[in-house]
Amino acid sequence: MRVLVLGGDGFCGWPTALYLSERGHDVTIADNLSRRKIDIDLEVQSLTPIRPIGERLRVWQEVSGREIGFVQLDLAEEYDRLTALLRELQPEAIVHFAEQRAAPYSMRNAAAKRYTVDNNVRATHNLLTALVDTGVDAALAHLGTMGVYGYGWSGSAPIPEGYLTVKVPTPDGELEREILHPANPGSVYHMTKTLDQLLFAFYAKNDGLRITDLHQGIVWGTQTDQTSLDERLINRFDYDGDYGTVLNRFLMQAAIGHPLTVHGTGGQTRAFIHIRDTVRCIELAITNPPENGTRVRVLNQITETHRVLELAKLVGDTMGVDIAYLPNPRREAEENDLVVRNDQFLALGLEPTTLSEGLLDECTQIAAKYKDRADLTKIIARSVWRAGMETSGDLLTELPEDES
Ligand code: NAD
Ligand code: USQ
Repeated sequence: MRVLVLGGDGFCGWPTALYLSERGHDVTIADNLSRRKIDIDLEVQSLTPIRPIGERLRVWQEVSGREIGFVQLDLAEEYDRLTALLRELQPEAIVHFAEQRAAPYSMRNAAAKRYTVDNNVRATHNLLTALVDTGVDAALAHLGTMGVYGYGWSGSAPIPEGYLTVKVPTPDGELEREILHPANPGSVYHMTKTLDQLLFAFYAKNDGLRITDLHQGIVWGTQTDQTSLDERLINRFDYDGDYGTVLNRFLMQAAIGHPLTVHGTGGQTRAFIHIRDTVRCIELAITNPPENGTRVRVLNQITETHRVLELAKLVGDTMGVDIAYLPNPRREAEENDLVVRNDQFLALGLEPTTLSEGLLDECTQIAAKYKDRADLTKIIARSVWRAGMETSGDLLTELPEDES
């Protein structure tokens, strides 16, 4: 298939672009490189030494013999260039990763809140309008989030895939309806994904666009078979308080001997997926699109759920590091249950890669290899959900002496 990967320079997008290329698809990446610019603003860098996009693409061609196209384009700002690209490329599938994706970053201050909403909502809406405008009938797969449902809103009742059956009382008796699951976002970032859902519902209904919304859990791991082929293809590894996600942060912290930064009691339960499964799910989604004129297809892109404290204990016991219980900078439930349906991906043939010592070890080794690149002052999460909330001071000021 001719596939356009929007946001293909990012943590999920880069390995997806390589995987799809390896599988024989004709891939073009469009990205405005904003994620790299945010790193510069935050004075932090990926723990792994990611190469400039031009070098990444040259090395991929050298290693695989396959070419991936690249266009530097801002989806939220450059509408005319977007329509021109769609007309020229005539993609059969589009994967939309191109949004500001960190909840803590989205809560930093008014500027970050406004940027996240402007960027994400305009990017998605521009894409939908451009598809209608150009008449390009591509299968669109968007990366949504489990966070649209909220965590544990329905207690131990399994979270369905997008739609909830409800009974509406009427004077003539009960009416059964399927509605979009109530939105219950926990950050400005997560809220943008709930707004995206409404845009998708409208454009699927009005214009017959073929849309799949993938409600993905927290992605962990860093390398895939393709990104490991050459060090210059290495994937991004975020560890800082804004962009690092919980399990990768714990693995990185364990690798450098930093106490594991559990927020609150660690009773939060979240859904997870390994990066190797992310890339497989994307191919399954774009090769099994919904028909024109049908409602948005929603798939929960997760393979397992874990409590934060359970992960900290697992990593802490295996690696011999302590757990630090820190004031939680977020406004979120201290504890929640989470049961999530993922029947559709299983039916499409996904064989889940679940948490295993081997994969945890692979990730820790990468973190250990590049630990000298870590800035210890960037580890504690300091974006607070409301002004005045308490945060921890730094827990480690220098890397422990190497024992080897
Ligand atoms: P990322 O920040 O590493 O990658 C996003 C990419 O999109 C970046 O390369 C960035 O430069 C680009 N981008 C952002 N705005 C753009 C714009 N206006 N125009 C063009 N390019 C733009 O994030 P990621 O971790 O790869 O996440 C990708 C998608 O998956 C996001 O939409 C995110 O919400 C979703 N997701 C991620 C996770 C996770 O754990 N990483 C989990 C669930 C869902
Ligand atoms: N947490 C800790 N310690 C840490 C970091 C996080 O206890 O050092 C806790 C947080 O307080 C939260 C949970 O771990 O309760 C998850 O935090 P996270 O940063 O790993 O994940 P989140 O903010 O939800 O965002 C990430 C991605 C986002 C994606 C989302 C999927 O950044 O793009 O949408 O995961 S999900 O969580 O399923 O909605």
